[in-house]
Amino acid sequence: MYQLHYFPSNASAAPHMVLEELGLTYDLVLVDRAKNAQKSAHYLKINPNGRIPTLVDRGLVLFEAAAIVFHLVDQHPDAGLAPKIGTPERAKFYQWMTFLTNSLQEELMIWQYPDRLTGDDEAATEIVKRGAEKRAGAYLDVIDRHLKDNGPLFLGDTLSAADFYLVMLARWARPMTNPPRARTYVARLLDMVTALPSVRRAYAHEGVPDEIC
Ligand SMILES: N[C@@H](CCC(=O)N[C@@H](CS)C(=O)NCC(=O)O)C(=O)O
Repeated sequence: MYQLHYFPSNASAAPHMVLEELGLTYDLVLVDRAKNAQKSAHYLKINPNGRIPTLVDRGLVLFEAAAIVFHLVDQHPDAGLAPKIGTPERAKFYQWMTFLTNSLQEELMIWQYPDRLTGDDEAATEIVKRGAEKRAGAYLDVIDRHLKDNGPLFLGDTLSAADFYLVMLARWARPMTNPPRARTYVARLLDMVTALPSVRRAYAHEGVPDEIC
């Protein structure tokens, strides 16, 4: 039995959608950010970074949203949410997942919380925020071009965990001046994936309104 430690629309959302898509039984455990529960001594024992999510899978305790997604898809290979290991398709899956989590997600974090880098220097905060937004926008453009030529999903017609990951990040990025949906092929992917019952169920459990991203 899996236990996903989550907060609505946080980095737990992609693992949550994947758990739903795989049809697994799991418990959701709220880490109440409103009370800073992610920094409690209790939670730090399972996630020393004090960040959300964490997955507990019997004796295994796992942090980092992407690692959790990889673990889930590997445990359920027949569901096909990742191509077979050792194939060129799997390599591309790694590429896009790494790009999403390592490049786009990190830039979005800086855009959302620039003061974590700049402290109370307001002018620097503004510069960092705008810079991060520009870089995140360029990454979204790369994704849009890829989806135009190779879509409609990251792996063509085959649904993969990378598609869920983009839905999660696109929700965070909605307030951008040039939001993800402004891009034709990103919007097409978002429409397709947010229409899936698994995605609707995951966000409904989290209390997220119908308009996901
Ligand atoms: N790279 C981590 C990032 C996790 C992360 O930053 N989570 C945010 C919520 S989206 C969080 O817990 N923030 C609380 C904090 O920084 O105190 C992952 O993907 O799991």
